[in-house]
Amino acid sequence: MLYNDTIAAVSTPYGSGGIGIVRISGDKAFEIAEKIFKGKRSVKEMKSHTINYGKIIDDLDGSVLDEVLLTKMEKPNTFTREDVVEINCHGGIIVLKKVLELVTRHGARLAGPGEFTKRAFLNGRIDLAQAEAVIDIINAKTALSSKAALAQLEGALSEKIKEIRDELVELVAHVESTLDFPEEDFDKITGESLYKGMEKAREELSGLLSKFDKGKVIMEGVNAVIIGRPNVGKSSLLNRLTGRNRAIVTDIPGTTRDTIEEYINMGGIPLNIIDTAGIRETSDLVEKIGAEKTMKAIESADLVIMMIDTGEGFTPADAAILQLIGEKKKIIMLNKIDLVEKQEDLKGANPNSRGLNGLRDSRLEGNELIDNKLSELIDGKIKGNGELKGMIQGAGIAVIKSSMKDGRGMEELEKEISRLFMEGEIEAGIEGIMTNVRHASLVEKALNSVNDAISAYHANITLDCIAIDIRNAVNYLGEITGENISDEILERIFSRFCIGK
Ligand SMILES: Nc1nc2c(ncn2[C@@H]2O[C@H](COP(=O)(O)OP(=O)(O)OP(=O)(O)O)[C@@H](O)[C@H]2O)c(=O)[nH]1
Ligand SMILES: [Mg+2]
Repeated sequence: MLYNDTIAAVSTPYGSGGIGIVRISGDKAFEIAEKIFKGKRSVKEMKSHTINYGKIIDDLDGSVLDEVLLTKMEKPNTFTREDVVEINCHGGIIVLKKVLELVTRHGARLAGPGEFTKRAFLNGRIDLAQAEAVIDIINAKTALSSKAALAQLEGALSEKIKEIRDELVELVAHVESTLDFPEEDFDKITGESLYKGMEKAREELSGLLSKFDKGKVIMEGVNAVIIGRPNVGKSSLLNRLTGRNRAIVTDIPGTTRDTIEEYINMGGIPLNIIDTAGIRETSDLVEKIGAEKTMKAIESADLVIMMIDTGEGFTPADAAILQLIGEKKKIIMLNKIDLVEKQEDLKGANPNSRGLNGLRDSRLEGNELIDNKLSELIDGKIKGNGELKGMIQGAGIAVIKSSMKDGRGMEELEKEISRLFMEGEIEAGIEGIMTNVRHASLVEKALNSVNDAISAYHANITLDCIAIDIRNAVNYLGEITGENISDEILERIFSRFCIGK
């Protein structure tokens, strides 16, 4: 592996901005900077970790490329543990390109994706899990995901993994030292401590794995889709969630014809939300294609929010749609409850209204009545609506009364999503939580190996076999922090980075 040359890249995003930074790392960083920078002090005279004003001069024609602030950082107290220079230019693309060209002309090589971070890893400043956290910080969608990634960068997960790994290494050493002696010398006490050690590792590893679901939600978010019959208020919900008029809303059923995707931050959970075309029997080609897209969206969703027009009750068409969701996590929203209340005010003044069956002749007053009637709808006591209760009974599915007109139900929706995906504890235990699929699959492999070792122990299988299983677990855990890892996997991990990081 060649990493003793000097690399350079533009470390800020391409495009115009207030400033843009060209970063140089490696043995020649100061020498290159010396040749292109003219300030009050030369780069050589500058103290480490100070910033100096000056000009970048193209030595070919003596032209001034930019006025800059140059930072000099001597190894080893730098991100890469190499000598680093950062040139803060005025952020135009042309200027940055020219400065970078000049730097490479004087001996630096263009850095590959993530190469600065890779050097930080290879030079032992951070371990692999920490390097991966750098990508996660860059890609973090919410304050919470960035907090989790930062904890990982600071080593919270690595420490935990190292701790478990060290314990397992000790167990292997212990078993292997016993191997040199006859089997009968492996006394009861040694056996018990081996068993206890394996059990402890099993507990710790499954503890880590059990929290991975939450970590994944924090990092990658939840794919949610809103479905229902035409005109029930799906697009109105999308608009409320995004806080703007993202989707067209009209009282014409079939307004939304295509799926509309938006991204929001719902109380710390990144929510990717899709509004869909209303589902109904149709011969219209566009609507048919829309319905197919809706089906696809349901298939790839983690959460389905189904909306029902409360005024119209739970119709056979709703039942058919509910069935489409299958086993997915779901929330049912009984929407347009404001209309039901209005009907109640009118006490049946509008005989043509297709109101909630049985509401109009009720003799009860006020909200309590509406609440009762709505829970009757949920409970299936109202004629023709028994099916809803039957279909969701015992499944613990939340039914939320909502009005997109006044925003009722939005808070409950947020709470229910948090309950479904984070068990309501958004902030708790972020530190040391696993958020990365690669880490989770390695922890799972390590856990399987420990389980194999425990089964082998119970089955009185020879100690050398148990030692092999434990050693496997040790190796899997080592791959997380990068203790034993192939170049190929390293390449794959760092190729996910952007250039300049
Ligand atoms: N009173 C009342 N009207 C609502 C409510 N939610 C939606 N509406 C109205 O119902 C109509 C349909 O709303 P949309 O959000 O377009 O419904 P949709 O489910 O997206 O409809 P399609 O795109 O046709 O499938 C519009 O006139 C909305 O203003 C509600 O809670 N109360
Ligand atoms: Mg719509």
